[in-house]
Amino acid sequence: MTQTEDATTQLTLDEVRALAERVLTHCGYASAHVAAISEMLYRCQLDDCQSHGLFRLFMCANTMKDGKIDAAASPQIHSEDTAIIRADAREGMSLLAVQEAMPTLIEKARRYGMAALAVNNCFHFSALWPEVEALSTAGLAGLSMVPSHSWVAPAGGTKGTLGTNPIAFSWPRKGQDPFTFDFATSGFARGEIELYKRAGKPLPEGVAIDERGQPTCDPDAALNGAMLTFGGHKGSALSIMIELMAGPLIDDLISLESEAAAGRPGCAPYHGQIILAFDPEKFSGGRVAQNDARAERLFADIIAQGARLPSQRRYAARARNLERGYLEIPSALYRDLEALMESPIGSS
Ligand code: NDP
Ligand code: PYC
Repeated sequence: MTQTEDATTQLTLDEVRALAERVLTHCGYASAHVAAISEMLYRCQLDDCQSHGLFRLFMCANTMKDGKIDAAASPQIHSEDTAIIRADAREGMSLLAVQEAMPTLIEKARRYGMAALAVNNCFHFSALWPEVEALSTAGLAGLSMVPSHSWVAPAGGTKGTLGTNPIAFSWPRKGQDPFTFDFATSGFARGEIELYKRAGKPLPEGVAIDERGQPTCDPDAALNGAMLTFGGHKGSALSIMIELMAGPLIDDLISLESEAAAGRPGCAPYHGQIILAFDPEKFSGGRVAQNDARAERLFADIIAQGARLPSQRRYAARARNLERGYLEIPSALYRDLEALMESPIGSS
């Protein structure tokens, strides 16, 4: 660990993982959950996804403080003779349940052409791209969605009803990083607003309204008021679809129900998650090579205009961080995480 003059702290890649493991163990998470959560945080930090990297350890700690989470939950995977797999996280964090169900999702998508994983009864705090990229790494297209807490006003509304509801998609590309996007359907993710608050920076316009329903650029007022969807009524409709697909469709909660079920406001949201997998081999009638060429033509046309594909920043960050063997986080974040371990949390 090295402190630099510009208020950042350099951590080797091993130190990043070890820091996550230490904090989670201190919080009282069982070892299988520590491993699954640390892997997610490490991968986000490696790709410079600051809002869902080490910063999320605060949410993991807050969730333990409340005590509603089962930090040692053993997920139950139910896979009958259909294309639907159910992973009951049993009031644990989602990641272990998804990790344990992923091989069956891949196998079923190859068998049936498409398959769905419904994760139920989970606390959820994480980025979605690593999970859809597990599918594209297996040669499948993947799509995932989750609700969260009801922080976001619907288009034309004045108070939080919807979650920040991320959606992620990944498409496999031969010999290249996949085409992946992963974003909140709110203009900003909640975590991004929290990072603006920590940095003492005003928000851009159009991200949030205050408690009186007036536009605000103040992160505190935004956190106490309501966030706005991206793209007006279009993002709002997409967000409602996510509520339905990852809630009532799979017999789980909507964002309006999440906070009460999770415990305190600072806890990770509590709800379900849906992950869909599609096999290009089956959908294209075996004409994968021709259709890969078609997809590549599309990507090439986009890049030729000087535009970038989503995730290119992330892949570049990963390559840079792997090559130099260290990465940088704000020193304040490092100090606050160390401070977190100075007092007891949860059952540790
Ligand atoms: P961003 O706005 O940072 O990025 C959204 C996507 O757009 C990324 O795939 C990004 O690629 C891409 N992108 C950004 N700029 C461009 C550009 N100029 N041209 C093309 N593509 C671009 O995401 P959010 O802040 O909305 O979300 C961040 C994370 O938060 C996500 O991983 C999401 O899953 C997570 N999240 C989780 C929630 C939960 O409840 N669990 C709730 C809300 C968010 P790149 O990364 O390469 O820049
Ligand atoms: O950044 O909106 C967010 C978020 C919610 C839950 C986890 N991250």
